Order: sequence, then structure tokens, then C-alpha cells
Amino acid sequence: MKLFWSSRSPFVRKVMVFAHECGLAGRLECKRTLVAMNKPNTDLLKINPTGKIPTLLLDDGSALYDSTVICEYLDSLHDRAKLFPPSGQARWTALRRHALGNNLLDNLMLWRNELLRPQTQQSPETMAAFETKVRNAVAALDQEAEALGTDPVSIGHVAIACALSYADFRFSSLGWRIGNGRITRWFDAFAQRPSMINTAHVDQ
Ligand SMILES: N[C@@H](CCC(=O)N[C@@H](CS)C(=O)NCC(=O)O)C(=O)O
Repeated sequence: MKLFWSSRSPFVRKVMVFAHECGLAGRLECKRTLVAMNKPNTDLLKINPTGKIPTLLLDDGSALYDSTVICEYLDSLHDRAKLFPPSGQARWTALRRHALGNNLLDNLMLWRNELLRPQTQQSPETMAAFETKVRNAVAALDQEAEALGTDPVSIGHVAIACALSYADFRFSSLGWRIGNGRITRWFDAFAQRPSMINTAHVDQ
């Protein structure tokens, strides 16, 4: 399986962390792929009509996207405990946590894109709104930290860890840890997992 990949993309990292957690990372052939919101990658557009990474090209020539679909596909390929719990309360909790982490990540990415625009085109209201939403999500995660630490690792844990590590990578001045000691402790422990250590962001 070929994964259209970049060491800068948090959504690619979500797939990579997930693959490591499932024991499937070795089956992914990573192809470095450059993408930008304002510069479509014409080669990638032929495989994924949305032009985004991660995109997974399967051995039969078909493609899967986006990161969540790829993760669920990977989950179907192994016999360990599933990271998408199959049913019951555990499933809804994992999916809600995934939504919390993933939407935090969406807001961080959109905020960063706004920050990369020329200063005269940036909207102070939009920037303030992103900051409010990001800080609110981190505060919600702080409330959730104890349960994250005791529940089995799921797609929710993976998305949350990738969002917080992206905040470290691109928003180091945000200081998200301040006042959020519980989620800081959870994240610092999760970041020691081989799946996280082996997939660290590199700005290249
Ligand atoms: N919802 C998508 C988001 C993927 C995404 O936004 N990827 C970024 C890189 S981190 C991208 O490909 N951006 C290029 C673009 O927006 O055209 C997913 O979960 O895979």
C-alpha cells in the first residue's frame, strides 16, 4: 500500500500513529508529497479528487481518503484489539473523542493558514475566534484527561495526541499546557509511545 505522505502533515501523522499502534506501519510505502491549500498538486488530484494527503493507494489501484477512512480501513486488516471499538458506549466515546481531536486539528490548520496570509489580509476577528475555539477544546480535553489515561487506546486518543503535538509543532507560543496540567500529563506520557516517537513532525 502506498501512502501519499509528508512529515509536516498532522493528518498523515494520524494515519502513521494509527498504523504503528496496529502493527501495520511496515506495510505502508510512504511517498513524500507536497501539498498546499493555494497550490493544487496536479498528480495527486488524479488519485484523490480533493488533492489532499493522506491518500492511500491500494494494491488493486483504488484509492482511499481521508485520514479517518484510512484509519478504519487499517483497523480492518489486523486481529488485535480494534482502535475503532465495534459497538456500545466505547464506540461512541471513541468517535466523540476523535471528533474533538480532529476538529481541534482543523481549527489549528485553518488558523495557521490565516496566519500565513499577508498581514494586511488577516482578519483579527477570525484569528481571535480560532484562538477561543482552540483554547476551549484544550480545556475540554483537560476535563477528559483522567478517562483518556484509563481507557484502552482508540482512534480518539490518536487524533487528540496528533492535534496537541501539532500545536507544539506550529503554535509553540500558544502555551496550551498552561492551566491544563491533566491533559499535559496525559499527552506527555502518550508522546512516549513508539507510535509517536517514530512519527515525529519534521519541517522539511
Ligand atoms: N479531512 C482530511 C484533511 C486532510 C488535510 O487537510 N490535509 C492537508 C495536509 S495536512 C492537505 O492535504 N492540504 C492540501 C489542500 O488543502 O489542498 C483528512 O482527515 O485527511
